[in-house]
Amino acid sequence: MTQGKIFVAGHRGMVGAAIVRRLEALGLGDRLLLAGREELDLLDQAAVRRFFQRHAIERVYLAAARVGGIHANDTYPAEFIHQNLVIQCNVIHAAWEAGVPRLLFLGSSCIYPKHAPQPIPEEALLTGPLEPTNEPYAVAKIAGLKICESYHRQYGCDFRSVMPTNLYGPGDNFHPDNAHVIPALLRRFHEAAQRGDEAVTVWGTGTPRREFLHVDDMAAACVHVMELDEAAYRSQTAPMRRHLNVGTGQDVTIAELAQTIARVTGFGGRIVFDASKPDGTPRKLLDVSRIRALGWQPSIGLEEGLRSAYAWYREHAAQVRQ
Ligand code: GFB
Repeated sequence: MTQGKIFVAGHRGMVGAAIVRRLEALGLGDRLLLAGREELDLLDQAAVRRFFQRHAIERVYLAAARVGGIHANDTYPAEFIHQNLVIQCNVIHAAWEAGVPRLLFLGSSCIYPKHAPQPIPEEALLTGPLEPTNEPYAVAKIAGLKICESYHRQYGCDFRSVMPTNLYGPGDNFHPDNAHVIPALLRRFHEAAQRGDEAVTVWGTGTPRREFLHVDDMAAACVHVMELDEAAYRSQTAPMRRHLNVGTGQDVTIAELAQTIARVTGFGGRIVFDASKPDGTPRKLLDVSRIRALGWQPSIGLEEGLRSAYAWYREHAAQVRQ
């Protein structure tokens, strides 16, 4: 990498902030180019083009997205598909126009079919119907991955994509309804423990299985994939399959997760499952053999990660999104 700027789009989000921490830890803090929403609206194509023309950008981490848990996806499908498609098209196109040498697009494990073989290999993409609760978001993320592939095929851009499993950690969204399961339960169990409630409710049947990766492990994976030389990246991808799964290779049931969160938060009451709430896809364990073959593996176990996320929540409970 020479001396150009490293633009982290979405640096205030959970993943973007973790990527910034990782780059700073690697001594690259002075290369960072960060722009908050008030400074650069990623939904405004002309503004994004001007931004890329104004700076000599060497790397782009596209971590900006409209994200949320199963309820948020089910409630705001138009916002999820529109905002994610527009952000992706604006940033990827402007990066090409400005001749940015390398870009990393962050997708999601929900791009895979609802009943994909488990663990899910990268080849499973577009082989079956998606999970309805987050199909709009998944279609947007599939489009982002395909835009990167297409700019590689037509213009030779070295634009890469990583598909993370469910992420959690410091800086997460702890909104009671719109959050993903881990922050939602950490907050609910914490508040129940504080009040001395005798029971706490968990959505769904508790039987779906989920794989959870701490966001600091994800950030390390992003920098690792970004800095792979082209030959290495090509060794584990194909011109029309340029994405790489990122995960731990292990999953737990929502019920097991809830029991672990009860332990972490000190909640001693009963756990009640509300089957009127959606379960979502039954399982989405990723096949992570390719990224492991490229030399990356996670280092933060689930209970350790949950304790760090809970500590962050308790420190920031006053400011987290209500
Ligand atoms: O994390 P989550 O919202 O999203 O839900 P997905 C995971 C599982 O946790 C579902 C259960 O089976 C939920 O029923 N669950 C139990 C809860 N209690 C709760 C709760 O209080 N809040 C939430 N949110 N879930 C997301 C996609 O799917 O995965 C996103 O919707 C994204 O677009 C993300 O792709 C990675 O794992 O089901």
